[in-house]
Amino acid sequence: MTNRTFTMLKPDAVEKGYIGAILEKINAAGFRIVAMKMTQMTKTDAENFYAVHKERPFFGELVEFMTRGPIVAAILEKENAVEDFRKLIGATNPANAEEGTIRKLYATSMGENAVHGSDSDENAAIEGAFHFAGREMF
Ligand code: 3AN
Repeated sequence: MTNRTFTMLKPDAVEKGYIGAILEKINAAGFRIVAMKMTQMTKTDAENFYAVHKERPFFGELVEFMTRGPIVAAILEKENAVEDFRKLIGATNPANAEEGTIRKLYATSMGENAVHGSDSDENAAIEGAFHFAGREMF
């Protein structure tokens, strides 16, 4: 069944000029872009988006990082989208990411790890709706 996931190309990836290269990998892996925009999260946006991590020691650092510059947010569609996209991006820590994955190629650390990928269908829907109105999804 075709379904959807949500991604953000994070501030580190945008700063380093990797938008084109990462979108190329996403296209090559067979994802259809349903929605996409360049935007910058406010502190409140980031605190709400990452609310599940608010008790974690890295929460402040994560909010600071995610708000320091623009991101590219997108909704992607493909059969088995959530799982296949997590495979394409690789492990949270780029040092553990497999060769050829987006994080292996473009991420520098556990915090500055280039891309976000939803971890479940339920979160993909919540995260997509956080960034996009219905009329921005195609
Ligand atoms: P993933 O992005 O692979 O789903 P999560 O959900 O465990 O990873 O973490 C969300 C985000 O929090 C990560 N993308 C990363 O930017 C940040 N993060 C996770 N663990 C750490 C850590 N130990 N130190 C700094 N930042 C972290």
